[in-house]
Amino acid sequence: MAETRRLFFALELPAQVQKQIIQWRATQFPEDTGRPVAAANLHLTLAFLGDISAEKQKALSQLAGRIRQNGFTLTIDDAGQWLRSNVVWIGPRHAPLGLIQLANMLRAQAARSGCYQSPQPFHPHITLYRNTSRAVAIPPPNFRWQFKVEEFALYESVYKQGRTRYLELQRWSLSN
Ligand code: 2AM
Repeated sequence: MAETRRLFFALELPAQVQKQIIQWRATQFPEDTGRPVAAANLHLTLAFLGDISAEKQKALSQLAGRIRQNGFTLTIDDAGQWLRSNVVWIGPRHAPLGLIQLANMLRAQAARSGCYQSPQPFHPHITLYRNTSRAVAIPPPNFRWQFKVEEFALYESVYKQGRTRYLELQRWSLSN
């Protein structure tokens, strides 16, 4: 069988925002909330591709490289829990049009290339905890982290020795 890799397109967070998120999380949730996502793994997924071949990766990378759209400003000012997937997340209360456009384009390209895409609408989020086994009291979102998004990237999810790491494979600029 051909070798596959588990890939997804995502936005990286600025180091300063990443730090602030970690600090906020540490002060707001009890220790038994769930499995905290490592600081370096915090990201906002645009399109999940699943386990795909090198050939499909190449085709999707080429399509991603043809995307022409401007950067946008992202404001993270909301938090919640999904009991369905057992995660606690933060994200934008109002997703900017540029973010929706970029994710929808990547998701459409992935779907056309045969990567299953969830029929659920894109709900931009950054997962903070996984495996939350019960309802968590979500603290009031008393934060507002804002930053300019000028690039997006393709990541590989690697699971090794009980840990998941996300490796950046390729990165593209959004023009302005
Ligand atoms: P999540 O944070 O909501 O779990 C890498 O796994 C990234 O792809 C995660 O951000 C994850 O979102 C996202 N993703 C989307 N669909 C997925 C799926 N079917 N399986 C695993 N990860 C998925």
